[in-house]
Amino acid sequence: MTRELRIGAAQLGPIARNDSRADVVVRLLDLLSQAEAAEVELIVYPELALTTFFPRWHLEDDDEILSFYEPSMPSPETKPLFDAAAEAGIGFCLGYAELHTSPDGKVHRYNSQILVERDGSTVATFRKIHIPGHEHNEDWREFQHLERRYFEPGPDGFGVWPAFGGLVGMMICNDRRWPETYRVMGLRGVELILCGYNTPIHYAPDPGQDRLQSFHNHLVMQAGAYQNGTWVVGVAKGGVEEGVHSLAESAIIAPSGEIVARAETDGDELVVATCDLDWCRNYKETLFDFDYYRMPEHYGRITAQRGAVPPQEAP
Ligand code: ING
Repeated sequence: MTRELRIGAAQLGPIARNDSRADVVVRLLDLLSQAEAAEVELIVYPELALTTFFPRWHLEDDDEILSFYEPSMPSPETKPLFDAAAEAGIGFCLGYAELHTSPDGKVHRYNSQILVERDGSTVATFRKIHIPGHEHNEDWREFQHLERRYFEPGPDGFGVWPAFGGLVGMMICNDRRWPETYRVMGLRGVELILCGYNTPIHYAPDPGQDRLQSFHNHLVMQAGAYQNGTWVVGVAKGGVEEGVHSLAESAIIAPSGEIVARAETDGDELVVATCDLDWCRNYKETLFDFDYYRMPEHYGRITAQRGAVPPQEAP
């Protein structure tokens, strides 16, 4: 009996700055009902799926900044989603800005994803590790990318959890561009990685990359899937959001690295595939049999260093 899991990548189009959470939850519920009709068992929503991508602005007013975070999850506005999903027996992954008070009373701001099983139980909350962009307003830019002002890196690293009949991990947006993200989860045997993203097409530090955003998006997820023998589900908030063109191109990627399903629009769209989790073994037990082939004795630099250190002698 194969371990098949029917997955829906629930891509969102733009969310306006003044869209309420209730407005957004209506769209999430509509995608959930499409998922139910398609016999989907796990629906994956994008990064920061409840609000507009607010790091594009240098906000000054603390109350306005705080208005973009969720002090609890579920919250009154998202409870209808939790209830409808449990009622339908569909699990989900939802990206949101998290306000978290740790046991020592310190308030933390994370870019988070919650994973909920088909019975409504919470599997885990992942907090984004690689925080891109910059910390202070840079007025030379058409728009900001101030994630490093609004979020701190997650404290828990990359987890892998038994769920949906397999081993499931999570990453958020910029995490997908770093090979370490996949390999750390690969070393825990991950079979399915869920990833929401909000990716502006224009990359101010090097506009030459703009034309390559779609290629880079799929390149990194396809490589990560193949090199670790895992499924990867990448889900966009795309379209022109508050004047910023954002990449769509949501995709479901097999352990072979092949894209088996992809979005055709840059709006709200459910992309569905039946994912055979046993396909992972075709790679984990052959080409990428880590225990047989990896050479960690030669990989020391990867954890010993943060930045590159060139050799001292002349080139
Ligand atoms: N967004 C972007 C991402 O990594 C970015 C940041 C945009 C990086 C464009 C490179 C080019 O996809 C988030 N939210 O991490």
